[in-house]
Amino acid sequence: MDPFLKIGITCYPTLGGSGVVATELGKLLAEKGHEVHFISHSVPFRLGSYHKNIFYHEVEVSDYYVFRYPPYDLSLATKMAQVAKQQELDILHVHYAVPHAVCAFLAKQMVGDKLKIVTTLHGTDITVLAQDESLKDLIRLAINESDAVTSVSRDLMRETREVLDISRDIELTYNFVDERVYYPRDAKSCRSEFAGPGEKVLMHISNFRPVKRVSDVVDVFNMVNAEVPSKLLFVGEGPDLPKIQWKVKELGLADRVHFLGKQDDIAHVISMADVLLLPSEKESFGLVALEAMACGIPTVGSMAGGIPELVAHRETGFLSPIGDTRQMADDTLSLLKDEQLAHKFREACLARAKNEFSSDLITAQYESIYYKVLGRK
Ligand code: GMT
Repeated sequence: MDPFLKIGITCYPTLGGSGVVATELGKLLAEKGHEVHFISHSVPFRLGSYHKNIFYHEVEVSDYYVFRYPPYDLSLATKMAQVAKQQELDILHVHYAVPHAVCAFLAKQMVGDKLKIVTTLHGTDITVLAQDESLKDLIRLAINESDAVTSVSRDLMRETREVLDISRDIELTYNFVDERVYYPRDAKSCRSEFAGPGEKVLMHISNFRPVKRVSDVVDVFNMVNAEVPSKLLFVGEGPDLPKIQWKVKELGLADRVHFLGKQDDIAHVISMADVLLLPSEKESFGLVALEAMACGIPTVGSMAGGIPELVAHRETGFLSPIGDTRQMADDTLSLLKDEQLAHKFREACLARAKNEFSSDLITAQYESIYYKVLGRK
């Protein structure tokens, strides 16, 4: 039997770790010989250069004049069904329950049972959306009707079961990074543009949503900088950015904090840092901490959600209760003041990223889930 599969992938193509992981997975599967069809409203932003096994199918939303709101979900479900039939897809792998798993469920009704649906839960679909009673039944349906469901952390799996009262199998598949891209880069010259020879560099990368608690990053930095002269680099954009810019100014830190905006070459940017700060309120996994880990940069952050499954406390970073900025500052200072400790953490980061979150390992896990749902164990 042909070991190569035809796999449709739907994700949020333009934002977030879920889009990054879905796209990277598609690229790796294509490299292994599978045929991968991305179905979405835009080309996934990490897709990169041409590959003969990768196809992109654009979802066009109907703007028929009776529609008050153009129905993207219906157009997506229709497109999924069309692509599945025309390309004879074996698998539709959707990232995020809402709306993607719901659309996949509809597509399957149109195509028939031979199309298998794999749903990967990434976080906010459960931790935020499923708290909404009006969406609960819909999310539960999409999850229960999927042929396989995966979760990016044990914590998210637990929360999914609790919040949605679901008992079906959910498989743990951690996120990964492509080690050909994420490795320690020589970023000395970029770093010297921000930090002088004796200064340390702290970094925060996010979409500046309230759940990221970016204000805590500023507080931690303020305490650290009072003891060890440092610079803080912010990467990303989002709703809380103006508030944070204001806070930085109010605290008189404007000349020590730089806002780099959105950046593509995250591996290079992260390599400028001594420590990554991730004090989130909610985080099903925290992909950025893995990106940092693979570049040898430890994370200091909160114990929220799946972060403790990724960051090994006292080995590859330090974790404390959400909002405990004093402890986060002390932990950061311990790394900045002790070169031997920093070196030990760096080595532990590189080893952990390679051994526990390698792309080979996780891609193989997804492949075995695909073969299992197709009855080809
Ligand atoms: O964190 C976000 O705001 C973005 C969101 C997304 O859509 O990518 O991230 C979620 O999925 C990532 C990939 O699995 C995880 O690394 C993030 O922890 C998760 N975010 C939350 O749970 C808040």
